[in-house]
Amino acid sequence: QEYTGVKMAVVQWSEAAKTEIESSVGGRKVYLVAATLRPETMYGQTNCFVSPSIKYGVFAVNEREAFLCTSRAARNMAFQGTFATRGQVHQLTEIDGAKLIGMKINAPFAVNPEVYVLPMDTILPNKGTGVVTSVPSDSPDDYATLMDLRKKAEFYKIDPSWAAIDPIPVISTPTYGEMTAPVLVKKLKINSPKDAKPLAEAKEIAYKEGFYNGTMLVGEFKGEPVQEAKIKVRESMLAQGLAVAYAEPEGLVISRSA
Ligand code: ZZB
Repeated sequence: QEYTGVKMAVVQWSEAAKTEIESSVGGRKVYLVAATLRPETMYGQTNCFVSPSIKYGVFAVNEREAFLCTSRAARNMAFQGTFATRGQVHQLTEIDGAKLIGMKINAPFAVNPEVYVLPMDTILPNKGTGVVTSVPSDSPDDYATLMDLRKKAEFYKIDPSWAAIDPIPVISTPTYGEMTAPVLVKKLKINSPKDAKPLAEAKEIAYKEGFYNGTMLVGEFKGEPVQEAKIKVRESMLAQGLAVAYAEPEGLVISRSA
């Protein structure tokens, strides 16, 4: 599985993260790295998700940069030429996902370039980087989670303003229009991010519809088919240093739908 690791630079730490992380990184610029299979949707990022129950690490890339992700992802990256010394992981510090909630980060290519970090309980610790960038227009999981957070802001201990950005139209499909994920969530009567089965089905449909029949509505490749734009957006992000290639070892890919 070849992911794009999107580099989301820290704009403003949460109070908790500031005291725990800032003093440990030696002045390095810190990025949350979100693993995505849909780089062409990055225009529509509205927030970023971490799991409140996962421990994350901060890992030195070189003297200037550090990545925040799971240690499992960092070990994989070490064998993919991401860090200064091949095979070597240099952990600077670690932090509970819960303490990252409410941070502000930069979302590359997004129509809203500054977004907040919010909690997502369904993040799998053994897949991707443990950091997920949220595109509620095209990801049913993201849409269901965002709506739940808005409904129960107090329960989730978030400031409602952190979840205030509405889904952005990014891709048009003949069957679902400009809001593929919200339409599917409604159609399949999904009420909560815990509706795992219909969410897996919605995800499958959204992937296929977007990939085979989608047309870009925004960005440099506006008007082009998703199938072509997908590769171009990825290449553009990599070339500008806004993302890194990230692959999961064969046979270890975990999918919620599997
Ligand atoms: C942005 C995005 C936009 C995504 C979209 C999907 C969609 P898969 O297919 O099961 O391998 N993801 C990444 N890591 C995790 C994790 N640890 N736990 C839970 N979800 C994770 O899933 C890959 C996608 O699941 C990734 O691509 C990421 O969300 C999320 F419009 O990034 B994606 C129809 C899906 N649309």
